[in-house]
Amino acid sequence: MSIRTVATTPFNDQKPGTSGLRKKVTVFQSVNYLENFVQAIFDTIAAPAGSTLVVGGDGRYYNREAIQVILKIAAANGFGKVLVGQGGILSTPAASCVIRKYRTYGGIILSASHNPGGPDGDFGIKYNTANGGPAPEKITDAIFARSKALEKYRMVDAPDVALDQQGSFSLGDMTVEVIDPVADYADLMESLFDFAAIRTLLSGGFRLSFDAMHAVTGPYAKEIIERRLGAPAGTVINGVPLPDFGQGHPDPNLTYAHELVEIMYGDHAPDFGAASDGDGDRNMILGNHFFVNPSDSLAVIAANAKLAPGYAKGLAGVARSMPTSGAADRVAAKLGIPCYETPTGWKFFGNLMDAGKVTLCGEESFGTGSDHVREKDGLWAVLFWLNILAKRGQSVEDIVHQHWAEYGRNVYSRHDYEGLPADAANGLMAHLKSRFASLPGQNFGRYTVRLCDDFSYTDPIDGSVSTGQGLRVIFEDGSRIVFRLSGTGTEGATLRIYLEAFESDPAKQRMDAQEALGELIGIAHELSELKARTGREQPTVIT
Ligand code: VG1
Ligand code: CO
Repeated sequence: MSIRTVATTPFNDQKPGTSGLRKKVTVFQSVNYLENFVQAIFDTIAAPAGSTLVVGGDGRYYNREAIQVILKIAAANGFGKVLVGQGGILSTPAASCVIRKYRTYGGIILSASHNPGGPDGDFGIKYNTANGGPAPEKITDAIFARSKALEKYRMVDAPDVALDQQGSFSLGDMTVEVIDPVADYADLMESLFDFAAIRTLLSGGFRLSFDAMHAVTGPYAKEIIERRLGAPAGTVINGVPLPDFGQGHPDPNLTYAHELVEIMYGDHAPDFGAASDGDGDRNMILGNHFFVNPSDSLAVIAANAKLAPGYAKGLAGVARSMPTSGAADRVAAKLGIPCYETPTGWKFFGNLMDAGKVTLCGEESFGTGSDHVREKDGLWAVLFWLNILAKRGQSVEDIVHQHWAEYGRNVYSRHDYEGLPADAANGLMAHLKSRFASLPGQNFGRYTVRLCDDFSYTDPIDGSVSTGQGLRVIFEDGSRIVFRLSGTGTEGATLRIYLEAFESDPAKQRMDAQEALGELIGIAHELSELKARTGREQPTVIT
């Protein structure tokens, strides 16, 4: 089989964002765009000849075509074996699981997560290292640098590999092993949670609904929730992955997971509802007419972790991204374990987990996970909740209310303003930053500014520094407002405003979050000149 060296010209826009390189499908389809990026990855990681790689994706449009290209470039770059999920499918946490279980050199995950799919939608690609986690910034920076200088890539001339059948195939000197995308992951889940207790719960009249949003978790949820745990058929809705996610937006929040929200807030609602995102790494947890804020979900899981067999010996520590509420910090303090604050994006948790400093990690954006893999993990969070519910025998709502009564409530909300002109969003951030020197000491209603900064993080393990991670305005009573621009979008800019206030009085804890945060929301608008600069006053999505 012949290896072709193809001359190419570099692109200057292949900079990975919060989670890999994300662009419109049409951009990835342009001549040599994908090929260049893949070669830039391989040049950067310099895997020894004969190494094994994992490849899979969330099944979105262009997934299959991209996998064929990646396999041919991998074969020409000296890889010995590639493990591919059947049909090209691997959820992000399942890819992480497979990379770790088979001790491979790393993996390539094809996903743009919650971004819409289809020919006019988004596509994405990211590299994960041998620990199963997203490549840290020093590697993604090096890949970007290489992509700007790349002049050629290597590829084998060969017919496409059949991906729909499990088994071993040859591609030049390389073996392509098409594996069951679900089994290894499902086995891992079974080793962590008390499946017998959950089975008993489900056979006792407890009802649940899981919305896979026509994205990658469908087959995983059916295998685990319906087959292994015995939930009735139909518990998993929208369970068939579709290349365009059924024209939906596989973002598990109250806006985009509306089908599930209608079920959980309707008559005869089930006891528990959950949804997952495009690539299966995020989760939304609902009770009967009740929404669990993701920051609270992390805290509840941390407080109840010992109820799950895989965590019975306790937690080494927890970590949360900076914009995530301090609810987990309160649990950590009570447990006497450390709590780390990192920038947004799962890649910042890897070092802490590898060093054994933290067991649980979470983000306010519906991402929760642990050191069982090195990605956030949607179904894992759902199973953790089911395990807790099975052991405690209370409703979701009661568990959260009790948690607030014990620890106090970090009232929290995130407001997203999607599709802003980039100039307006950048101008807003620059303006805010320019006010920072004069804000401390100023009063806004009942709030006094204590400090403002642009969050930066020094990794405690390798000392690497990440700057520009979000603008924080922190008030004397610990309340705060954070402003960040999204690093996962492909069009215009998305402004995220994160709002947090602490409520220790149980009599006031059940207040609606938007109401409780009303004054802070007004201050956020005033400080950022939101309306004047963006023409908007109402967020696109409220969490
Ligand atoms: C968003 C979330 C962030 C998450 C990232 C990737 O990033 O805020 O917490 O890690 O998506 O998640 P940003 O830069 O748009 O705020 V996923 O499920 O897209 O891999
Ligand atoms: Co995702």
